[in-house]
Amino acid sequence: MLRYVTTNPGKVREAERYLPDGSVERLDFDYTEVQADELGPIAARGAREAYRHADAPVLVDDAGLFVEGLDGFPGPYSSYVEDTLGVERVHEIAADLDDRRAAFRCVLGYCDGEGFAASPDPVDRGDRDVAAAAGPDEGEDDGDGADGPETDPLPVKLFEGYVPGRIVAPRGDGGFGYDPIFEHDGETFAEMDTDRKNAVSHRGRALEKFAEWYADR
Ligand code: ITT
Repeated sequence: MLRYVTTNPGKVREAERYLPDGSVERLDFDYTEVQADELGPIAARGAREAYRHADAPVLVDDAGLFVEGLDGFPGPYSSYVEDTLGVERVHEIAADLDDRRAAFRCVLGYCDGEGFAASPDPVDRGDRDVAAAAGPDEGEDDGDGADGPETDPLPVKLFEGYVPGRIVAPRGDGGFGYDPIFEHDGETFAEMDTDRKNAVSHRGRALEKFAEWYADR
């Protein structure tokens, strides 16, 4: 059984469409989100931590909204910004911008404690860079006898997805998070049903890649 590790049930609703019935269940575990400019290092670290917690195959899902006119903000801080400013406020800030283009990105990180061919892997490299930049003290003792994440032996496979769009005034009552203010092809994600959103979304793209790889595994 695969554990989809998230505190957000909306993500699992979307993921279930890509995986055989009964093969996935949500694990409500709030893994540590390291500070990073990219989602990949966060997903890689999260997958290792979640695997150690669950002792079972895990998939973590780190996502964010990147607004062009704000140099990619809120990006990896999207969750914090949703909780503090709120989605409407993000729209109000974007409404003053000349450039309201935005993108959702999603990185899935899979770990089952066993070896497999490494990701083609700029992101995993980023993970090591982040760990190295943080210095030796940053690597917590994870009980594996290693010094920290830069020498962490647990392989993680990453799958990425991206969708372009733009920030608009809130419309629609489906989806979750920033969906009401994210328009793609004339519709906000909150105006789409789950299948339609999956067909174009960042998470759908990443899940498609994961499901294909996982089926062979
Ligand atoms: P977990 O970390 O526990 O999975 P989370 O909701 O905090 O739950 P993220 O850190 O990945 O997940 O999400 C960053 C933010 O982006 C958060 O506010 C989400 O609501 C939002 N978000 C993620 N995917 C989204 C999507 O498909 N549509 C709209 N908002 C999304």
